[in-house]
Amino acid sequence: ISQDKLPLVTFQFEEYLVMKGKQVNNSLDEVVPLRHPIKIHEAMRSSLLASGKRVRPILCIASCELVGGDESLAMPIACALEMIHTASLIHDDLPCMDNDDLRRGKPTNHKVFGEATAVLVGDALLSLAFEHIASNTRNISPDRVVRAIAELSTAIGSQGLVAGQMMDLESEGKEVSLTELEYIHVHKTAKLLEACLVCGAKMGGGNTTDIEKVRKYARCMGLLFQVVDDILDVTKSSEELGKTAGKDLVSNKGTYPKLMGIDKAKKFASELMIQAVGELAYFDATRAAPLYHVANYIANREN
Ligand code: GRG
Repeated sequence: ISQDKLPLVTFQFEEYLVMKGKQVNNSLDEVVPLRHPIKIHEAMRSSLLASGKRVRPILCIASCELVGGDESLAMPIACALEMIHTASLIHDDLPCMDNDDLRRGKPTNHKVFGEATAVLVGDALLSLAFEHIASNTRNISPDRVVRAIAELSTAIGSQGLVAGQMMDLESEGKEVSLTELEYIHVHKTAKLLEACLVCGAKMGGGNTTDIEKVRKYARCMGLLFQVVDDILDVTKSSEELGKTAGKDLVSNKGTYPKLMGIDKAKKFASELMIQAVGELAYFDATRAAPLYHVANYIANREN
C-alpha cells in the first residue's frame, strides 16, 4: 500500500513503542504488588507482567496525546485495558475454552497455578481494572471518567468481547460464513481496540468531533487488520503450496479475497488506509504521528 499519503513528520516509531511500553510496564508493576494472599497476586503478576506487546495501552496513550492530553491522564485506563485484555487471555486459555498450554512464551496461567486460581486471577484483574480507574482519576472530570467507563464496559461485556467469544465457541467445527467471521472478529478484537482509542481521547479531553474522528479511524483500522490478515493468508498459502503438502491454509472460512477477489481486497485495504489517514489529517500532524505509523504498520505488515 502506497505510503505517499503519509505526512512527512520525522518520527521514531519503534522508539516510541519501546518507551511507552516501558512506562506501561512500570505502572503495572506498581499497581499489582506481591501482597497477601500471595498466591493470587503472584498468579496475577505472572500473566500481567509477561511480555505482551502492550498494543492496547499504547493505543490509548497515543489517542490521549493526539487530542493534546498528557500521557498521565490516560495511564490509569491504559493499565486497566491491559488488565482486562490479560484476564480475557487467561480465561480463553482455560481447558473449558481453547485449552492452550502456552501464552506470551510461557506456560499458561492454569498450567502453573491450577484452573481454579486461573479463573480467580481473571476475576481479580477484571475487578482491579475498574477499581484502578475509579481510584486514580480524581483529577479528571467525573463526566469524562464515567463516559470512558461506559465505553470500556460495553466493549467487553455480552455485547462485546464476551459476545465474540461466545460466537467463536459455538462455531467450532462448523463452516463459518464471512458475516459470522466478521462478527467474531469485530466483537473479539476490534471493539476493545476501538475502546482503547476512544477512551484515550476522552481522558485527554477530546471534544465530540475529536472522538468521532478517532472512532472512525479505529473502525477503519479494525477492518483493515482483518482484510490484510485475509490477504496474507492467501499469499502465504500460495507461497507455501508444495512445501506444506496438502495443508489448506485458506481453509473453509469466508475471507475478503474469497468474496471479492484478491485485487479488489487489496484495493479495499488501500481505501481503508486512506480513509483512516484522512481522519487523522484533522489533527496536529506531530501529535498524530504515532497513529499514522500504526496505520502504516497494519497496512504493510508481512505476517
Ligand atoms: C474476562 C472480559 C473478559 C472476557 C472473557 C475469554 C473471553 C471472554 C474472551 C477472549 C477474547 C480473546 C481471546 C480475544 C483475542 C484477542 C487477541 C487479538 C489477542 C492477541 O492480542 P495481542 O497480539 O497479544 O495484542 P499480546 O500477548 O501481545 O498482548
